[in-house]
Amino acid sequence: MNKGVKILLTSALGIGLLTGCNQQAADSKNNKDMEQKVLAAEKGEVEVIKPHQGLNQKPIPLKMERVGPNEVNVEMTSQITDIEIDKGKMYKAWTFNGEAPGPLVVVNEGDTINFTLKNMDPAIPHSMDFHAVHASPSKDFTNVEPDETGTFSYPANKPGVFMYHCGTSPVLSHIANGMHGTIIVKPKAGYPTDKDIDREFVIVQNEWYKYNDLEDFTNGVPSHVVMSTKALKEGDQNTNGDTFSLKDKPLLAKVGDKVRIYVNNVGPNEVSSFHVVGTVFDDVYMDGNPFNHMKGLQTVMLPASGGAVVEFTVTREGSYSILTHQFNHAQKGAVAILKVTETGEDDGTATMGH
Ligand SMILES: [Cu+2]
Repeated sequence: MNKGVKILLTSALGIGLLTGCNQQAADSKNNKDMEQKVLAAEKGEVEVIKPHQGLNQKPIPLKMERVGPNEVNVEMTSQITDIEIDKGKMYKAWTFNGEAPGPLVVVNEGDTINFTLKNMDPAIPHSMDFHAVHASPSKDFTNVEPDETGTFSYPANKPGVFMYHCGTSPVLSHIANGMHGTIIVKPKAGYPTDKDIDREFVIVQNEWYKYNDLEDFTNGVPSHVVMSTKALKEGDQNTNGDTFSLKDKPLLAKVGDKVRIYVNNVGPNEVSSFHVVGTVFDDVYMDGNPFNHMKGLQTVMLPASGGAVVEFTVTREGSYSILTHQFNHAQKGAVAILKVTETGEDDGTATMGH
């Protein structure tokens, strides 16, 4: 197949020579384009679809407004934004709000969510499927066409840590290209361990594959498996799913802290064996529901889309790796560092991870 493309390139060059001087500039550009395509084809890369070429929409902050004791308005965008998934490797992601995973949404148990999706993608419809709500999929999770806006309303009656994602067909392409994220529904009565918690973070795990390649999404293995953190409050770190951010700038805690992590595996395809090196989980709430309370776990199994609240104590100074214990995935990037110091501030010492 590569040979075929090369022959095509050679004949394009030939035609260029025959059509005269004023054609030469255009031909040379065409040849360059062709050469790029050959390189891309040889590397097995799939092209960016035409309306997305050169498009890099600036991230737009999530809009959220409480309009009643049990009612919130949430407005999100679907948009095309470049994400650096590995150092120097950009991915023209299909995103919510220009982040992949998308921005963290936090509501209270019993809230009705009035959700608006502004589709800024000029070419492809998108949609929203919140795992946290009761809705009619065929009415409430429907497509919003390019440059249009859709509004939907549904209740979030179960507490927990849930995935959200675009549900437009082929769903796998939309999720694997970056349209996933986490919604936390805070339990009405809280968690029984709330008073013990000193710090809390959000960690999301996702995979990346060959660019927009449904064949690779379906039958391949991920090129990168990554962790990100999402801000729970202003000033918190907020990162995309990449191999480096949470190693270069670790999460921080203080010796003796009880740390809570809201964790969610948004896949699309792999499970996560969520583990923190150097500690044992004191308390775990599977899917983030206070009723699913477990104690003393070493590793928490998160199916694709699955969430949990995990709590643990850090008793000694050092760098704790937060990872999936499926080490082929950790090797591909899915490690974040929690740095524990006497003061809870970064002391500037080098971190040691897996
Ligand atoms: Cu989509």
